[in-house]
Amino acid sequence: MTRLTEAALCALPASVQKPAYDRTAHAVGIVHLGVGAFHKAHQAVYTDDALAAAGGDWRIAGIGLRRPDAEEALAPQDGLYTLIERGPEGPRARVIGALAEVLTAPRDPARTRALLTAPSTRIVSLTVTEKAYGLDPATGGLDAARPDIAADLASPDAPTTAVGWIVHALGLRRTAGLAPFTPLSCDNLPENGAVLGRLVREFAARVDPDLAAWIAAEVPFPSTMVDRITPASTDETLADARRLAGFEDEAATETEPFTQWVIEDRFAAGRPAWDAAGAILAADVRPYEAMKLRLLNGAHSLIAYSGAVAGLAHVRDVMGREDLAALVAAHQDAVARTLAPVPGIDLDAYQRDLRARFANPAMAHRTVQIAMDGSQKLPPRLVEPALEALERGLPWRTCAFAIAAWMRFLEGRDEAGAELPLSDPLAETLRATLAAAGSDPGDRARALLALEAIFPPTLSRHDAFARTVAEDLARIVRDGMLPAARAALEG
Ligand code: CS2
Repeated sequence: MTRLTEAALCALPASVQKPAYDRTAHAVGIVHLGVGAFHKAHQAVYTDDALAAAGGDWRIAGIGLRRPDAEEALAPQDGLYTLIERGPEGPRARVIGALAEVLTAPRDPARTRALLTAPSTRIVSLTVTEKAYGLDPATGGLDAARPDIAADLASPDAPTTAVGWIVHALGLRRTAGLAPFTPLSCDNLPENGAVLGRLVREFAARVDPDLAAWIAAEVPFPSTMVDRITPASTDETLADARRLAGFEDEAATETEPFTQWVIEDRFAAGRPAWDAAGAILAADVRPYEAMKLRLLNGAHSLIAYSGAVAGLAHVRDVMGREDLAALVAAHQDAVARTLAPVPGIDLDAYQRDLRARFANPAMAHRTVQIAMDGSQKLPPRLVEPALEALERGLPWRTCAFAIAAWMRFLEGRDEAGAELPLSDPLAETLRATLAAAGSDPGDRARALLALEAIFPPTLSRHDAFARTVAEDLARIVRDGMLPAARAALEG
């Protein structure tokens, strides 16, 4: 079968939506770092729609910071790929044209530098996952001792990290008398723009204080709330792309029909008409971010750990178990009480819609995919709402249970004895902590809770909270995940 390329566009069946603009007529205006499935299902689609609605030189050059897989799949396809939307009427295919070029920074640092310093580059967006920022959870600032960040600080002209590249490129632009671009974080971190701004300024201050001052004065860091559930592609994704669009596509991506993007409207040199594509431009995205991180991602983590341990492969399987689904709803109800009102959003309806999205029978979203990187995900999703709930006298029981479920997941085997993979930047620390803690579940829970990179002392030293986590872990180990979930619902 022929590979999907520019030449194939005119041969796509009428049922497949294709770029409604002349790709060659729009130059690159955005450099995106981290061309993973999420970017392809979210920002690239908004940009595709914005180009069709309002034009502009806003196509995207995608850069992989580590692995070459995106380049290898997309470069032979002229940046084109099939997006499969899994809705109730069966899968729908669409071909996205927003990516103009895809490369890998370690393979082609010169081209990476050229793109980041081109006057036409006005936005540098990122989906690099929580762990790639170089954030020190204890201070909220830059972890300068982390090996990748330390290496970039020692050779700032040959960076490998996202923050290192942004500082390097902004420095070259300043020296050349060019205007800055706007860095745009699209990762699931609270106040992701403010966090990125702080990391970039702290990094710059260590290599060139004048540059740090220029960045502080000239470079906005808008925050964004991003949302679209995007499972990792499988053979089935690729097979659906072949069947529906008629071409071989190694970059095919699958996603749900729902999509949401709330963007703080502060850009140094303009932006695509993302609002024409359905994005919400807001003065303050914090209420939206907290809502999404706590109600969607927090519930997702609860689902992932309880499900993976109970041997449930997909999110939809967890939602099919009455007790676990009830626990998810109870968790959402509880954490919703920590939230400020969100403009234009009915929080009850939002929670119901989320549970329907989780239950989508067409989506095979693996629990072990969401379970990855727990040390990075727990703080904004479960620790912060728990702390707030404790402070304000609101319910926190389900947060404790979700944390205990994560601890049980760390044991590395599900309840039928199958291996559970641990993929986490703190994996070594987690394993060492457990090895030193002995075999009693209560001791193991207390040892993990004492890890300050994940749990602030205000939480780990809160007697009732720590005791509940320890008891829940003991109960999960003794009675099993489902009985323990039922007990948590009752208590
Ligand atoms: C998930 C998210 O893998 C995870 O941690 O919770 O990727 C989630 O699917 C997205 O944030 C949805 O917008």
